[in-house]
Amino acid sequence: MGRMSSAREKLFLKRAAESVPVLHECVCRPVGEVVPRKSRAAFQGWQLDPVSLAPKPKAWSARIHQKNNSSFILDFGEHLVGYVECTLAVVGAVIDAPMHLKITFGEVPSEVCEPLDPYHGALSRGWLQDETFNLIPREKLRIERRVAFRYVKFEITKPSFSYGVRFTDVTCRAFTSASAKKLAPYRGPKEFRDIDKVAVRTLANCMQDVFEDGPKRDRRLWLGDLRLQALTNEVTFRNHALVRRSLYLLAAFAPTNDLIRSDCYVYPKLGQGGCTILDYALLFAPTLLEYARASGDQKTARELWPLAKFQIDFVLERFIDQRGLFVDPKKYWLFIDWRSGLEKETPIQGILIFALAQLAELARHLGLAREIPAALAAKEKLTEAARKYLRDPRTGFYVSGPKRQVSWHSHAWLIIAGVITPDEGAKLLKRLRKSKDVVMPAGPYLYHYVVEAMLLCGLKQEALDLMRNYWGSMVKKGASTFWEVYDPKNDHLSPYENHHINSYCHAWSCTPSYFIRKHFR
Ligand code: RAM
Repeated sequence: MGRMSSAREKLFLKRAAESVPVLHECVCRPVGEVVPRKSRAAFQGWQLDPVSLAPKPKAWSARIHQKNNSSFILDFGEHLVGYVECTLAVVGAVIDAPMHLKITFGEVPSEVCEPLDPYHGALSRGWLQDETFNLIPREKLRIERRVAFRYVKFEITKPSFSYGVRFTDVTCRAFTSASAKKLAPYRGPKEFRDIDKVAVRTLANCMQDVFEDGPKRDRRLWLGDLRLQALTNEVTFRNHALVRRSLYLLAAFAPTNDLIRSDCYVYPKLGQGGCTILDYALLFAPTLLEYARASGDQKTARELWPLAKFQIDFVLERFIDQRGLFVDPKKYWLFIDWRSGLEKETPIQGILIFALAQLAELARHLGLAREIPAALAAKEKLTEAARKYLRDPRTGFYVSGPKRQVSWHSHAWLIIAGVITPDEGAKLLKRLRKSKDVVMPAGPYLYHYVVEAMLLCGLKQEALDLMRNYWGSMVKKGASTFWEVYDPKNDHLSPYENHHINSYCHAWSCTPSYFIRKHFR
């Protein structure tokens, strides 16, 4: 597969390197010790209760671990991303044997309350955050790996008859490239302040050397996540350089004769990602336009314009049938959402039309007037086809695939694309809520687009209710950052067949702050 010429790759990597962010450091300590309690009401069935905070909040640091197996869990009070260090004190004259210590980090309680093995998830076991040491206790134990967590569990197996160990201090050097100084306080209603706080922290903790999808997993840049992070960044931290860097990194590794890769490896070193998601590729142009508008950086927009246009032309030239409808070439990953069984052609039709409109806008923004008519003509053709062939005249709903599936996904994207007008959209969205056999979103990524569609249709109250009921219920269940997947009816939902491997601080879930700060001041 042809990659961009190495000169081009070099140039784009150079541009990305010009925007390497400053990481802000903060040294954090636990707020106290917690103990697990099974609770049917709690998220995934686990509650972590504080151990008598007063009068001895640091009782855990006085405890001597000796002879018997022992364990304890510390709560840092908030989700952190960084490097953990423990200060150990040996009590006793001789160290006659190494100490066996296991440390497990949890973004949510279940990770430190349940055994992580046996593990049968679909992704590498290596993402789970546990470390085992056989060590001669020294003064400091530094954990090399960067971790994302709120809770940390220490398990000490039979230390020794000759000595004991105290954990006198546990610290985390936490990092983010989000600058708290730039963040304007949000002064709206209390309920939304709570949601905003969690959303802002989610974004901040995903802002590292690039916009990561999740600081626990996959710790890399994904184009679809980037768009939503960049939108939220615009109304919060305004770190335009990080968006610029992320765009250039994706561009640097784009093939010359195929769609752009949807991800980019960052650790252990920069490199082309392994996935090509067609819908993400189409979102490159909208993301570039939004960046150009927010930052005023014409140079980047001009330099990346050909790549943005290429993605859309590539799909238009190959995967549109005679009628003007997108047909799945079965060659790329169509994502849209994690919902299994979802028919994706109609949502993609919507994304393509939206992308064409944004491409025309980008051309206008860059003074490339010659480019506008072709994009608008294609947009018209695809819009007409969608209205003619995708609307079921019997029900008025828009359908996708051979089984004529009705989904929130299709409606959200066709509204955003302008295929469905705001008036028609308002009626359809209200009817969708009451209809049976409608395919529901599976996670925050698609819920974002549902909220956006509602706002475009003037359904402000419904959009508020959705944020309150969806993201708000994560807050009620104790989230200190928003989760990658969440179904209020199934706490264990995982696209990877194991809830421990889910990311619980996930990029695409940070967008309530975007909506709240933009529309509900
Ligand atoms: C997941 C990533 C990312 C998402 C893709 C589709 O594994 O976490 O957030 O964009 O897949």
